[in-house]
Amino acid sequence: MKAFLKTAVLALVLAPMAAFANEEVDVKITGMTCGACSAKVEKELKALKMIEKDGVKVELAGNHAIIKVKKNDKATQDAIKAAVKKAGYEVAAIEVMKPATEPATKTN
Ligand SMILES: [Cu+2]
Repeated sequence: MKAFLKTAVLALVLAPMAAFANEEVDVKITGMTCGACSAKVEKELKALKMIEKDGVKVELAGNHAIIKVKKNDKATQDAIKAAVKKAGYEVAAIEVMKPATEPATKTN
């Protein structure tokens, strides 16, 4: 009984943390026209501390960036917008992507 209780408490403590760890967000960016543009955006995004190392993938052709964030909240999204703006571009939208365990259903 005691062991069961410990497990239950541990699960309750860990569950909310897991929900916030390493979420992927899809950042729609407007204004990028060449490799130098996407490189600038990538550099600014990589400088953010709430983003995973090697967790930035800017796709020029798709006008977006896929970013792994340590904690996805309003402050993080504002920081992402500020970084893109600092590079000289605008964020059109930020979408939270489905966890990797679920198959992606987006087609665009
Ligand atoms: Cu350019």
